[in-house]
Amino acid sequence: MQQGVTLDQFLETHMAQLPGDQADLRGLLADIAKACIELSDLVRRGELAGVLGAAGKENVQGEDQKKLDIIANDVFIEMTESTGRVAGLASEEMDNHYPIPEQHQRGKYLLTFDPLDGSSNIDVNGATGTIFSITEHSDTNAPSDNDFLQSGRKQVCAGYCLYSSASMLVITLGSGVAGFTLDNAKNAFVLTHPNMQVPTATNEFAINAAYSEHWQAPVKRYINECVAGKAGPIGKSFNMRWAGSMVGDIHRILCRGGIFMYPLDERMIKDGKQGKLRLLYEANPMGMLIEQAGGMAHTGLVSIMDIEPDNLHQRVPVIMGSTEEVERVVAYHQSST
Ligand code: P6P
Repeated sequence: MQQGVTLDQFLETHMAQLPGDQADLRGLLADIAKACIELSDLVRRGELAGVLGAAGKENVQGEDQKKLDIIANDVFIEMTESTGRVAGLASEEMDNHYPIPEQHQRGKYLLTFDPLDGSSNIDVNGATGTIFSITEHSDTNAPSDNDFLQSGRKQVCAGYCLYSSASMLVITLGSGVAGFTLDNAKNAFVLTHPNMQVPTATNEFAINAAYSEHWQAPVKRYINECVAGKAGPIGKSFNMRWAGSMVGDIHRILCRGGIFMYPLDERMIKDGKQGKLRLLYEANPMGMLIEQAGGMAHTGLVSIMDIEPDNLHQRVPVIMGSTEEVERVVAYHQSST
């Protein structure tokens, strides 16, 4: 589809080709886009909007919440709870799922989201983003937390909005990945990246190297081989990038390739954790986007989207991006078990 069409025009054409009644899903995506436009404006105005700084409390992860984490969560709730399109909401910022208030009609979609990913960047004007995942709730009864525990393969839609030099909405409905840039003059997202593809080869890795002492052998082996450059076993020089926001790193990888790694390490094992990043609202939606763009999304031992979740805030190791490099890291994990 030609560049320049708006998100609404794109969805009208693209979703007409999908089976079944897509009206509610199309409407939900429009609601999400409106929420992202509102957040983009707040992020862009920063201190002038009075939204920077700490909120003075922790989220369910035990992480200090920023004011904008809470504001972003509320924007998504307000934009969706009364539309009759969602059956419930779940987010990084809420211990349990958010039931749709009785006065509103429930819809058939479950929206799971990280309202402001990388929020530690917000006070230093770094890249942040919103990540979202949509699954179905076919039961007419109100959902429980357990109804959100669906594998990544059950997602009907996944996407993110990157708040950076431009604000970009990137989505998949299971047939490719499309990127839209926010045209502030039109106050609308416009199609600018109609068919995003992850190059299968790359020479760029993303990992927080400060934790290298805690990495397990397969990760140490891989990163050592990358930094060994042309003289090393991989035989090429590598560059490193780490945005401190998964949305920023994954967007770069969708644009020019790369491998993103937040692996399991000895620290986490000692703390009884299975990783840092969350399965339902970070790894699964990003995994769907990366796979739909021709890349690979893995934990080192299993494909991320095959995991059957056991709790809303489950953490998993994440290795995703250009297939050639992800396959190499997976091979190192499997040869070390
Ligand atoms: P670290 C942000 O808090 C996040 O969940 C991801 O967006 C990001 O990739 C990662 O954590 C950054 O983690 O340990 O480098 O601060």
